[in-house]
Amino acid sequence: PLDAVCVGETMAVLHSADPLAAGASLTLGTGGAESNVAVALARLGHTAAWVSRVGDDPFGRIVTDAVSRWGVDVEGVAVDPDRPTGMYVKDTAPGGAGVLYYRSGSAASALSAADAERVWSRRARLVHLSGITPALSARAAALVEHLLAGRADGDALRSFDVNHRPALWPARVAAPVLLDLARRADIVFVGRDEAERLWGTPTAEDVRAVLPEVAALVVKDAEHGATCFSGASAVFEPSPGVEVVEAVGAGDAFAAGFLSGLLDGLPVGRRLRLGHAAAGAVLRSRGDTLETPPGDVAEIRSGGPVSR
Ligand code: KDG
Repeated sequence: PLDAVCVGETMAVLHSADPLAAGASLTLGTGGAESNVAVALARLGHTAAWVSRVGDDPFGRIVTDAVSRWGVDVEGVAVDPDRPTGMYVKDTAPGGAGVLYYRSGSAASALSAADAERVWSRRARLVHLSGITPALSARAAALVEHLLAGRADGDALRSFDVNHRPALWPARVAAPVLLDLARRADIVFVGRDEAERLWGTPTAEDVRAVLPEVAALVVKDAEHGATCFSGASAVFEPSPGVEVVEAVGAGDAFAAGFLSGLLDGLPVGRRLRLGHAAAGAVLRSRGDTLETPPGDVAEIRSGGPVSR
């Protein structure tokens, strides 16, 4: 079996190094939260698949080829002849417009419970999902619900990154949906500020209080550190100081680092340190994807000093 299957939309990315203006040059890349996790897991030495839908267009082929070249199984990516591949523009230079989406009606917005079969056919130990997919359409939301439903012993673990995207749905609409989905997962990732915006929970402990059943709840507090709650225990690992070049994709790399440690059965402190190390590598780069694993991965795995 594969280690992980990651499900969700991946888009063509147009990146502008300077604020957008007529005549600006755009560089074409690939971006999607869940495929970023698959790529990072593959770069960290795991077997990972990505399941999604893309359009029958150059962008669909470009993103699928890119994810595949990074070492991810893309057999579960369906091509939709009737809908385009989604796209986003990263205008993240100072004074820029931030992230602009061109994705409504995209091929991936037609993901539905009918795609679940392609997920299960990958027979992975872990299924990774995010709160972006339920924002794409009602049927994409139904797929996420379906994949999180009815866990039995011995089933694949379900991992869920809350990933609230305010540009897709406002907090007041997203909050109850994301809370309900997170409650059904085994592993949940959420930012402290993100949780506060959604659920009005200012501290990591407050987040735990609204998600008490999750087997591994990871609350990330940006440059301060991250806490993993499991049962009655809470393990905090401070973030290493990082010179941030561009933050997009860092959360995905964090999730992949943590999941890598979990798949390898490492103690919680080391899972968190792998998360920080992987996120740090993406924070220091302009790209969204962990292309080269950071140098300290081997040391963290083999047990440098950790708190637990
Ligand atoms: O986490 C990085 C993602 O935000 C980026 O790749 C774009 O998937 C994306 C999204 O939907 O925001």
